[in-house]
Amino acid sequence: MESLKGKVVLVTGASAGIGEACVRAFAGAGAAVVAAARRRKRLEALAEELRKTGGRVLPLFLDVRDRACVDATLSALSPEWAAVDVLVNNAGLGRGLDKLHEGDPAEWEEMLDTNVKGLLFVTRRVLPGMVARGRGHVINIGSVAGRETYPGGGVYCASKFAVRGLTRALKMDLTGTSVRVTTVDPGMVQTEFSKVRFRGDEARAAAVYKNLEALRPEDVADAVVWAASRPARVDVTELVLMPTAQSGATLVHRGALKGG
Ligand code: NDP
Ligand code: 8X3
Repeated sequence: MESLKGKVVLVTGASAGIGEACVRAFAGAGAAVVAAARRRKRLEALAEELRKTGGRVLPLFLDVRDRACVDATLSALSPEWAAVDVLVNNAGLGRGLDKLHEGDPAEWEEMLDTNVKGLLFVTRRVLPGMVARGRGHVINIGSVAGRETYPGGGVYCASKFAVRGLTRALKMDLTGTSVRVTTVDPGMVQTEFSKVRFRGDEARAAAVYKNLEALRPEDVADAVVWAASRPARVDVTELVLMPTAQSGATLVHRGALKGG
């Protein structure tokens, strides 16, 4: 295992769910973490909490969809934070579960702008430094939805298929450098994802996870930290994590598991 102590890690979508768990896990492993998202108060509270236990966390307020904001915010980082060793492209969301022919194009734009273009904007800004320094690791949070489709998931799935394609292409572009590329593709994780997808409809969001034990955000963070802490010669290119109760994008078991 390679130590993460003193490494600089940038996590997008750090104010909730998987991103927040990644911030906690990397800070706990001794990394200096840039925690980026839009919700200022949450990021400040997280940074403050982790500082109390010796964590080094810098809150960074940015909307990954806004290329000018991404460029300005990241280029304003002080030298101690700017040399990012590990970039976790996690910011993302789903909106609705409508059939494509009934879907809302504004929601499609929000998903594609965040999950695909946002990931590209941040990566474009951070990656040249990694290549120039001869070290770095880009970890994208994909999804089972980037490997299989499900009804009503068309544009969300397309965005995650894009993440998988971009991860593979990036790995090729970086051949001959020491920069590593990973996609971590989880199945269902209990976060605010469904609440966001259903625009605050708590009952509909709760139904998604009813009678099954979903992954927890810290399970995904564990996998991310594991990939980031392999020896420099090892590039974990793909990791797929499913709840034990889930066997595919459309196959979950609700209720007790046999022998569980
Ligand atoms: P959450 O809704 O809990 O967290 C999403 C995070 O993304 C928040 O911190 C939010 O912060 C941030 N975010 C959203 N839009 C933007 C934006 N425009 N700019 C910056 N940050 C943004 O969801 P999850 O933790 O579940 O999702 C994290 C990632 O994991 C996503 O890419 C998702 O697609 C993926 N995923 C989730 C699964 C699940 O079942 N939950 C399964 C597989 C993959 P803020 O609103 O403060 O900006
Ligand atoms: C997000 C979770 O279940 O919509 O990737 O694929 S799901």
